[in-house]
Amino acid sequence: KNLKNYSLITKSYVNTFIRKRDKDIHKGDCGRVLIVAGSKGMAGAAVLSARAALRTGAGLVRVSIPEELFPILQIGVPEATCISRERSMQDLMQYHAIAAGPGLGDDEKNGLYLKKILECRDKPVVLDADGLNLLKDDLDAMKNAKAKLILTPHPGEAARLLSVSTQAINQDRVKSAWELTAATGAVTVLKGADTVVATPEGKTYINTTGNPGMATGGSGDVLTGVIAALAGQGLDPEAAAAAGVYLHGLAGDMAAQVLGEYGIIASDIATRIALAIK
Ligand code: NPW
Ligand code: AMP
Ligand code: MG
Repeated sequence: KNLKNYSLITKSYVNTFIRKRDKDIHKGDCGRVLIVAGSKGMAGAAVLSARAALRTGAGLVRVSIPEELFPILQIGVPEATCISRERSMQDLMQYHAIAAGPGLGDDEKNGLYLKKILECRDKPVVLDADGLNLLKDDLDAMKNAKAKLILTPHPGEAARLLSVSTQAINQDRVKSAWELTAATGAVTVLKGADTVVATPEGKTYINTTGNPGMATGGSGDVLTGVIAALAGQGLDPEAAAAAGVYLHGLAGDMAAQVLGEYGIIASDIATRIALAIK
């Protein structure tokens, strides 16, 4: 396997980015994050991303979601505010970071919104799940984006982006992450056991946390919220991606310690992001 010239993501690496909060800090200082997620039948993905962003310390989290799903969001995560998808596109500049894709579905209108998000601002944008699927035939939109992009595909999504099989992606995961970064200019987080992070500057990281208990629906939606919240709090895309996968895996390890690997659900991971940071 192509594992030369990589760095392991360790506790001491992540520690350099997690500082004690200033005594007089307020929520406006802690990152305003927009999460463009959820559709009918997949509101849970938006709930999980929003909870994870809050547990990572984001000061203000807003969820862009169809209005009919507001009640689900407001009950599932009362700390977050909701905005309709149309309205959210009118004022994208105010957010320190945007995450787009969890549970978004395949409505092509969302593809147009995604392009607007990529084009209008030079701040961090995390693309995951259907956010990646909707743009899979237009990698140039990613390459030409004004936004600082972080992609978080699982091997199935990476396969769709590169038009190869899932097996081919996993045959050489470092090479696959590199190919995605080369094709898009983005920081790539190729998920799965031993998550790989590849950066446009040529660095490769491999995560050291996480366990098979994390192979459960919604686990990746949690990661999206974590990375967006770290980027919203000022970490550059490389640090947000690498620290994010470490903290997400550590939260999964903490959940496994108490619950075992079989019974973990994504909510358990989201809650424990707080403990992982602590
Ligand atoms: P195969 O079969 O091996 O070729 P999909 P999804 C592959 C939302 N969710 N190693 C594998 O492919 C998401 O946010 C909503 C190897 C697998 O069959 C999305 O928007 C939830 N292969 C949407 O659902 C909770 C791997 O990918 C295929 C792999 C669809 O997302 C659930 C599945 O990928 C979900 O998060 C690995 N480590 N990991 C909610 N409660 O609202 C994945 N694969 O078809 O993209 O489906 O990931 O479930
Ligand atoms: P998704 O498929 O988008 O829900 O993402 C799954 C998340 O769980 C990613 O962060 C993966 O890295 C993680 N994950 C899934 N399976 C494993 C595994 N066997 N070991 C470690 N992490 C895993
Ligand atoms: Mg996913």
